[in-house]
Amino acid sequence: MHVRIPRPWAIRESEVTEERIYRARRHFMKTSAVAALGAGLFPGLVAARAEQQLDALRPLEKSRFSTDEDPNTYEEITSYNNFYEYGTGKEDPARLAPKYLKPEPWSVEITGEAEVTGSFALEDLLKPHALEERIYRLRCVEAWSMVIPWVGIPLADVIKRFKPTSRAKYVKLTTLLDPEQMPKQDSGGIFGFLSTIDWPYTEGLRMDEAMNELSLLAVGLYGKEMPAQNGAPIRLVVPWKYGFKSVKSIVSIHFQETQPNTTWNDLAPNEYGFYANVNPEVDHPRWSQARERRIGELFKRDTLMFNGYGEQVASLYRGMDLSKHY
Ligand SMILES: Nc1nc2c(c(=O)[nH]1)N[C@H]1C(S)=C(S)[C@@H](COP(=O)(O)O)O[C@H]1N2
Ligand SMILES: [Mo]
Repeated sequence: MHVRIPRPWAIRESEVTEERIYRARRHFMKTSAVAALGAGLFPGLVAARAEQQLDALRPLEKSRFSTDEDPNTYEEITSYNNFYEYGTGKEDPARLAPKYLKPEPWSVEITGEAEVTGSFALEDLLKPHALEERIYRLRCVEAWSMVIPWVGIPLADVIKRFKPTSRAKYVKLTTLLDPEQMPKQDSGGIFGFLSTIDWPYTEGLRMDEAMNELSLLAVGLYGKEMPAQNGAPIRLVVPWKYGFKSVKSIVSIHFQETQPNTTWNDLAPNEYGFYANVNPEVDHPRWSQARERRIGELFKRDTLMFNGYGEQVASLYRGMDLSKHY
């Protein structure tokens, strides 16, 4: 079964129109288009039409977690990417991921310290949950940023279903390992940088971080299915952390007692920590993190502590020395 995100603007001429409408409406009405894209995940056109009508009639409630800032364009979000399984160039993922990645069928393995474990078809994983729109800032550790209108479900809601045991202190999330679908996993070149990565790409969160209301499992953006280059069909979004924590194309969610190994921390532990909270006061050893370039803008802007999400997450780190736990 194909994972279809109900499309609020299903009847339209082109994606360009859709985006223009989306952005224009956001701009003039300053409202989130979709607070919840419907209770059922695959209601198809009927719900999409109802949603479209609702949307045309009145401003729907805005997610309290969404930023008011104008989102980046669909083009920007889907053409300037980091997804090293397709190369290190920013344009590589857009060029190669749609060709190689087969996001359906897709399943996610739930393993480790939880009462409910097993392999779940993506549609079964998503079925009980309502999709939400969350317009989040994304701050890459490389000092650029975007604003992205994700569609997804709170990670906490998914985790609760699997009833992690008291020993589950961390959750590890892992990207697909399949060089046929992710060519740079084995053709990075014997001497190239990519060959130093121990694939698959893995990331991890402390359990309380994973359960935080901001942590999102995203299955789409701009009201559409997740583009391959953005981590189809399902990826993590943790907006108060540097972008590399937001692992793409997830096939495994594992609960464990000890802090998991993570790709960038393994590669360069002095440059990329496990926590990787956005912090303008803790510089990367090779560059400042005080400012950032919003893609599409000319001038740099100040980077915000926790990427501006301190109200939701600062309490997670009370008492921790964030210059040590970077
Ligand atoms: N599997 C995987 N996930 C990944 C990456 C990657 O190379 N491989 N790059 C990360 C980095 S560094 C960033 S900034 C974000 C970029 O997400 P976007 O391309 O959707 O903007 O994805 C993160 N997730
Ligand atoms: Mo990044």
